Amino acid sequence: MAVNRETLDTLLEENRIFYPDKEFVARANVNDRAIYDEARADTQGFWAKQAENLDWFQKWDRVLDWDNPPFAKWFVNGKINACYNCVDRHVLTSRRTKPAIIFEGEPGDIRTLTYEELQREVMRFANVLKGLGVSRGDRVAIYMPMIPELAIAMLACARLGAPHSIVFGGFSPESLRDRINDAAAKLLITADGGWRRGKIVPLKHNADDAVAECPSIESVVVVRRTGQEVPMIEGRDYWYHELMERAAAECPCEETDSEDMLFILYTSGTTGKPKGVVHTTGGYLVGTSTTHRIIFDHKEDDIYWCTADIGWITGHSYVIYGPLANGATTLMFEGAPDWPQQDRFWDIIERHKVTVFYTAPTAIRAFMKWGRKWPEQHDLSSLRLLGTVGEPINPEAWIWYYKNIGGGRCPIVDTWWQTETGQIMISPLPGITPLKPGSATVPFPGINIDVVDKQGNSVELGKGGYLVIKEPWPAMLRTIYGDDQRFIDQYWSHFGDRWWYFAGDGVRRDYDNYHWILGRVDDVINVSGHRLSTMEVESALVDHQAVAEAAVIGKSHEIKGQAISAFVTLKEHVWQEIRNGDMDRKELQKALKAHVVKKIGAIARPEDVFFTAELPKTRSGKIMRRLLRDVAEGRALGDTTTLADPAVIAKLKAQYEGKES
Ligand code: 7RM
Repeated sequence: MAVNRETLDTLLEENRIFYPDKEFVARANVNDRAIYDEARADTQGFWAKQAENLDWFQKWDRVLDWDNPPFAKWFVNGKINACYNCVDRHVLTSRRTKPAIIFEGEPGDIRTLTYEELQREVMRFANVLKGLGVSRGDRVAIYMPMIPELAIAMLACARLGAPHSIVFGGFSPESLRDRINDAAAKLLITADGGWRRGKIVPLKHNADDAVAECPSIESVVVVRRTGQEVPMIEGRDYWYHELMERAAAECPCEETDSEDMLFILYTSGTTGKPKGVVHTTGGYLVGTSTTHRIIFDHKEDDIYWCTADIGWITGHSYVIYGPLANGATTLMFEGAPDWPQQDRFWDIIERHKVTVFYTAPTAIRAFMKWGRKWPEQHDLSSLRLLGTVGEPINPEAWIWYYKNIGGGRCPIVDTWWQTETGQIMISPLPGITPLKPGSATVPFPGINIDVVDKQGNSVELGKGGYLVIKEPWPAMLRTIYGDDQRFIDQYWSHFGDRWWYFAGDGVRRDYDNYHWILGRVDDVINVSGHRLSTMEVESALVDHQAVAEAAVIGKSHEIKGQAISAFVTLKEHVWQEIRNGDMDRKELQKALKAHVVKKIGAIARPEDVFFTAELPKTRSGKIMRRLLRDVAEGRALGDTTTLADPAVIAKLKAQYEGKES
C-alpha cells in the first residue's frame, strides 16, 4: 500500500441528508456538539475523563507517553483488569442479574448468562487455565464457534493477564498453525465442531492437523458443541466440561498493567505472513467502551446485537469488550443469516427485541438481493439504532437499510475503523450528526484525522487523498507481534519524519467536512490519468435497480492506462427475467454502462460488464478485487488463502475465460 499517487479524483455526489429525530436527540447520551471542541482543546484530558468510567486498581500517572514514537503508552502505570471491568464490577451493582450475554445457536438453542453467571463461569475457567499451567503473559490460542464458551475463554484469559489470540473458526488448519506458531501459544481452546448451515465445521479435526506442527502447544481444551465423535489425545486434550466440574469457584483478577498485552489478532498483510496486531489493556478498553457508549448511544435496557464473529476485530471490540465494559446485554449468534431461511436475522431481532443492530454492508447487500419480503414478515419495531462497518456502504444499500430495517426511524451509524485502530475512528454521533448515505461522516471526538496528498499536504475540501491519523489514540495497535520494524514500515513511514499513521485507505472530504471512504488505495483505478475509486463506480452500478452487488477493477489498457471492468451480481428477479428471455443480457450491460455515465461521467464508463452469480470475498466479507484483476488480465490467480470460498473465483475465472458472461 505504497503512497505513490497524488490525490484521488472523486466524481460521485450524494446529496441526501437525514437529520436526527427530535425525540432521539432529547434522549441521546451525547447531544451537545461541545464535545468536539472540548476534545480538541484538551485531547488527553478528554480521554482521561472517559477513562474515569472504568475501574482502575491504581490510577495512571500520565495519560499518554509519546516520547518514543510510534510506540505509544496510554494511562502510564495505571493498573487495570479487562475482565474485572467487563464482568466483576457489574456483579457488585443491580446489573448482577441482568443478562450479559444472550446466545442463540444455529440449531435454535438459546442460553442467557447474567453478569453473575458469567462471572461464575469465567472464574472457574480461569482456574482451569491456571491448572494447565497458564500464567500472566502466556499466549492462549482460541479457535471456536460463536458460543458462550468463546466469550468465557477470552474473559478468563484477560482475568489472568494471558493474551488471547483468536483465530476465526473459518480458517484452515494451515492458517491456524501459522498463527499459533507466530505467537508461540502454550494452549489451544477449541470445540468438537461448530454449526454452519446445518453442517458441522470440523474444528477439532482442523485443530489436530494444526497442532501436529505446533511445538509450543502443551494442551488443548475442547468444548463439546456439536457432539460428534472426535479423537482425544491422552495427556494433551481435555474436555472443557470435565475440567470445569473439577475447577475451584473463586479466582481473583490479576492487577495487570495498562500496557500489558490484552490480545493479538492476526490480519492478512500484503505478503503471505499474517500480521499479529497487538492491543494492550487500558487504552483499548477506554477506546472501545467510550465509542460503544457514545456511538451506539448505549442505554441500560438495550438489547445490543453486533453480528460480527468474535474472530474479527469487530467481534472483539463491539461484541465483547466495549459492550460488556458498559454493562450491556450483548447478543451472540452462531449461525448464518440465510439458515434455515433468509429471514433468520429479522426473526432474531423480533424474538429478542433487539434495539441496536450493527452489521456489514456485504450482509445488507445480500438482504437487498433476497428482497424486502423477508424483513416484512417480522416486527422490527424494537430497533432504534442501526450501524454498519467493514466496507464503504453504497447509498442505495444505506437507503434500503434505513427504510426496510430501520422503518425510517432509526439513525444509521456508518463506522470507519480497522483491526489496527481497535476502536471506531470516524462515525456519526446519532444525537448530533446529520447523516449522508454513504458517508462515515466525521472523526470521533479526540481523533485527529486528515486527508493528505502524497507529500503530506492537506487536500482542499471537495478533494480526495490519503487517510492519515496525526495523533495517537487510546486503542491504537502497539506493534506487530515480534516485528517492531514491520510495524514502523507498514504504518508510520509514509510521510517522511512525521509520525502519522497511514491507514491504507483513500478518502474524500466534502464541503461540509464529511468523510467519504473510497476504499483501499491499492484498489484505485487510473483511467487516462484520472484516479477513480472503485467504490464510487460500484456505488453507481448498485444504484441501478437490476444490480445487487458490484466490484470494479482497473484492467490494463494500451491507451487509457487502465480501463474499468465491472463484475456484477444481479437481483434474483433479474436473473429470472434473463432466463425467461424477458430481459436481454447485452441490453442490460449497455444500460448499466449508461447508468454509470449518467451518475459519474463518461470517464467512468465500464469497458465491460460481466455478470456473475457471486463475487470473491474474504471470510469477513470484503470483496477481493485483486483476484478479479488477475481474472480480467488473464493471469494465474494470486494468493487465495484468505478467500471464504475458493470455488467462487475458480468458477468465475472459467466463465470469464469462456466468455459466457
Ligand atoms: C472494522 C474492520 C479495515 C478496512 C478499512 C476500510 C474498510 C471498515 C469501513 C470501511 C468504508 C466503513 N476492520 N472499512 N469500515 N470502509 N466505510 N465504515 O472492518 O481491519 O477488517 O478492515 O475495512 O478499508 O481500512 S478490518
